[in-house]
Parts: sequence; structure tokens; C-alpha cells
Amino acid sequence: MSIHKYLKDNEVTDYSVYQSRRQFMKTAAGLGLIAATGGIIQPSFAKTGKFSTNEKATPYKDITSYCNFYEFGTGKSDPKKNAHSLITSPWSVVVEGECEKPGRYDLEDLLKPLSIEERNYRFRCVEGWSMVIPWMGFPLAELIKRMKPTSNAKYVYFETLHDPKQMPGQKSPVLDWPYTEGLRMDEAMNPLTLMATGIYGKDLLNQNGAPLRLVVPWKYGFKSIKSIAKIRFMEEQPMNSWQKANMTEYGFYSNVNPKVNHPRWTQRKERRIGEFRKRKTLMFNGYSEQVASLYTGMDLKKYF
Ligand SMILES: Nc1nc2c(c(=O)[nH]1)N[C@H]1C(S)=C(S)[C@@H](COP(=O)(O)O)O[C@H]1N2
Ligand SMILES: [Mo]
Repeated sequence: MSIHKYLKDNEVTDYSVYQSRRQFMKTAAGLGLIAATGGIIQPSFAKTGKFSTNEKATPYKDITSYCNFYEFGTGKSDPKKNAHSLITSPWSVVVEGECEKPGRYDLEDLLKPLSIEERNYRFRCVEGWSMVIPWMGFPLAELIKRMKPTSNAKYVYFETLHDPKQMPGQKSPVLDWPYTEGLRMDEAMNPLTLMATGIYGKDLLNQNGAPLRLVVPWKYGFKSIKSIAKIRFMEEQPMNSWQKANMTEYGFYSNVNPKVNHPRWTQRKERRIGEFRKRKTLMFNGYSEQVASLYTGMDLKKYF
């Protein structure tokens, strides 16, 4: 299934090509040259300025070749090499737990009523590198509202597909499979929290978490769980895979915070992929204005 039908493979290589392509699409649409395609969804292509950073986007090639996806190996170049074995169409997502609309949803049905936006977000890994990624996606809040969570739903839990045949990394116990993540309900409902379906106007490649992944830009990258197959509304706080692996190094919140170090390294600086000199890491990855109020009164050293 192609979500972002209008771009062919390898058509987008870097930001400048992408920009001129977008300009062409806008002009063509304005002249009425592009008819409705009958595609699964028509991306609105509205870049939401109040959320997007104007910083230079990381090249497509870097975003799609320097990856973390332990289901396909622990090296940064392993996912690109190995993720072709993941079958992303058909794809379904199980919704369960504290909500009025549980069920197994075909991805196409899940996406049909949503309009896809583009948002350039800073993305900061706990290891100290960062990127700026032009995501395509929709606010997670839109999906949550449709599932009608009950008043007991305090957290949202996510699970990646568990199938060692398709994800050979799951044959070795580097993590407790399936990969899991969780957000507090107000974090999940925050308008910054995105469900991504693409990058640079193209469908996500497998190595980046096709066909559907989470993006939480004020948290370290590991919260952005890939290839989501299950969503559960919960009363109790769920554990994520990295907490299960090492409780002293990884917490539930994992907010980007230059003042709270990882036990084995500082979090004060980051290296933007493609740059030489390190940058100072910003509180909440630069998204304080939108999210600081979620944590008022909380000791962020304790709740790391
Ligand atoms: N299922 C799953 N999701 C995952 C991971 C993983 O190993 N498995 N790695 C996480 C980590 S540590 C990071 S930094 C980001 C990397 O996303 P990217 O490779 O698309 O840049 O994905 C996160 N989501
Ligand atoms: Mo990461």
C-alpha cells in the first residue's frame, strides 16, 4: 500500500529537490492540474508552522541509512540492510484495553478519515546524535479520540510487531520482545505527538518504522516506537523495552533534558548528523513552550 502515492521511489533525494517538488505540486494543484487520485488518503501537505522548526532538514539519505531498529540488528546500518523482510502491506493495528472501540483495524481504514500533514521536527537520540526530520503524519490525538478511551485510561501503551521470521533480530534476546513503549494520556494527546506515515513526502521505509510509527519530539528517540501493531489504553503506567533492559539508565518519561545526564554520559550536547561542531541540547529538545506545563511540579531528576 502506498500512503503517499504521488511520489515515486527515489524521487526525493534531499531537501532542495523536495522543496521544489512541493512548490510544483502547490502550483499544479492551484491550476487544477492534479485530479483526485482515488488514493487511500490525500496528504494535505499543509506544513504546520507553529510546530515545525525552520532548521535545515537532515538529508533523506542520512535519515534512511543511519537508523536504530534492534529488530533488524544493533548496528546503525543494519536496519537499512535487513529491514526488507518486513511485510508492511497488509497491516493491521489491534486496539484494546480501556476504550469503547477496541478491535483489529486495517491500516487503510484507520488512516482513511485522517489528513496527513508535514512537520519538520528535531529528533534527538539518547546516544547524543540528532537530526531534523520532515515527517508526514497525523496527531495521535485524532486516533485516540476515535477510539473513545474510558475515564480509566491514564496511559497509552504501544507494541511493535512480534514476528522473528520477519524481524530476525527478535531471535536474539538483546531486548525483551516485542518492543514496547508508553505515554501518559496527556502526553499522547499533546498536539506535538505525531503518528508518522512518511518522511520527505514519501511512505516510511521499513528501516524507519513502516508503515506506522510514533514521533514524540520532546523525548529521546527510543520513545518513538516503530512498526506499531498494538495500542492499549491502560490504567497503570506501562514499562518500555529500555526500562526492562536497564531500569537505572532508562525511565518512563525520557524527556530530553540537558540537566539530567545518562548514568554513563552527559546529555548537555548533541551532534547534529552532518555537522562537526556539537550543539547545546535544548530543554525538551526546544519544545518547552508546548510541553513544559505537562510536568509542572515534577522532579525531573526523579522522573527521568
Ligand atoms: N520497534 C523499535 N522501535 C524503535 C527502536 C527499536 O529498536 N525498535 N529504536 C528506537 C531508537 S533508540 C531511536 S533513536 C529511534 C530511531 O529512529 P530512526 O532510525 O527512524 O531515526 O527509533 C526508536 N524506535
Ligand atoms: Mo535512540
